Amino acid sequence: METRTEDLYPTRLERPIPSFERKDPVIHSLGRDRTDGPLSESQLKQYERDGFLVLGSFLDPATVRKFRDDLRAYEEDEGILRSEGTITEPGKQEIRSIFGIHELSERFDRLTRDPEILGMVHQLLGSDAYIHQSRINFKPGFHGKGFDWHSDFETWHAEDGMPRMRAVSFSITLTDNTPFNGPLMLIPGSHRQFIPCVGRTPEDHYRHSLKKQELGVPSEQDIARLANAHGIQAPTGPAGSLILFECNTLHASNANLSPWPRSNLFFVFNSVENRLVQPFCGNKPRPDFLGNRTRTEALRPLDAPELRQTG
Ligand code: 6CS
Ligand code: FE
Repeated sequence: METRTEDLYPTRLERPIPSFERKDPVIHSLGRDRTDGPLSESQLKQYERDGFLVLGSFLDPATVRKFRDDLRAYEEDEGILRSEGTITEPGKQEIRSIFGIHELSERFDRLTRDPEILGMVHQLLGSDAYIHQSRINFKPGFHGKGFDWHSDFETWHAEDGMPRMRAVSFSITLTDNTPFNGPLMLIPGSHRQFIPCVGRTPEDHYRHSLKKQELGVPSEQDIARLANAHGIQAPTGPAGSLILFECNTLHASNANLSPWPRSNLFFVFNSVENRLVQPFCGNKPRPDFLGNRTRTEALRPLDAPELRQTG
């Protein structure tokens, strides 16, 4: 019988309880030299303070084009359209997200082993890591709906059994992100508090939440309090930028009313010291494409010559 892991972040309760200070460090350097890696001390400080960091021009335009060609092919691919990890926009046939993308595409899989990316992951998590979840969010022009305010960790803890805050999302923009196409919005500093959410989780909640999330969202008062204290930022910029954000940073995005799609690629890296246990909400685990429990061995960086070799 599996021993129960203590629930340090209670959520999905019948009644509200106050938010509290996170119980985990933001950067898990664990006595090592934290500047040993691609991120400088000033970048680490920024990530620690804000809960996110933006690196412009991370992928060059030719590489971005290759990834974008792949996206176009996926939109026509019967296998992908039928796959359980492909989520359409509410009431429409247009693709909202494709989960498990690194399992479907070798190019995306190789990117998860990019030495520079893994170097940053190791620096932030203080250990080896594996992919907890990967996805592309499409947000088509005119019809792309938004994402409500949430902390990813809150869902991963409650619905996937992620014990601690020791995971990081890498989001690479595959289209330009402008004020008009529903860019990612983040509340800097929000990662330092955990906000327990109200409401029990129904079984198979993900079938609804991935189209529109209504449970696992903080109260409007909590969001207003943090946004009033710290403001909201929406990093915009050309395709190929990298946004790193800590698993507990509150984020959201608006609908895309512009004619131009906004497609982002997400990889979530979790520490091998933080593998999933039974979901803390008490339900059965979600499928692997949302919370990977199968391929959790440490990712090894590709040799330098392979770096972003997208041929
Ligand atoms: O449920 C999840 O795991 C996903 N849902 C949202 C809105 N963000 C993170 C994650 O991809
Ligand atoms: Fe999210």
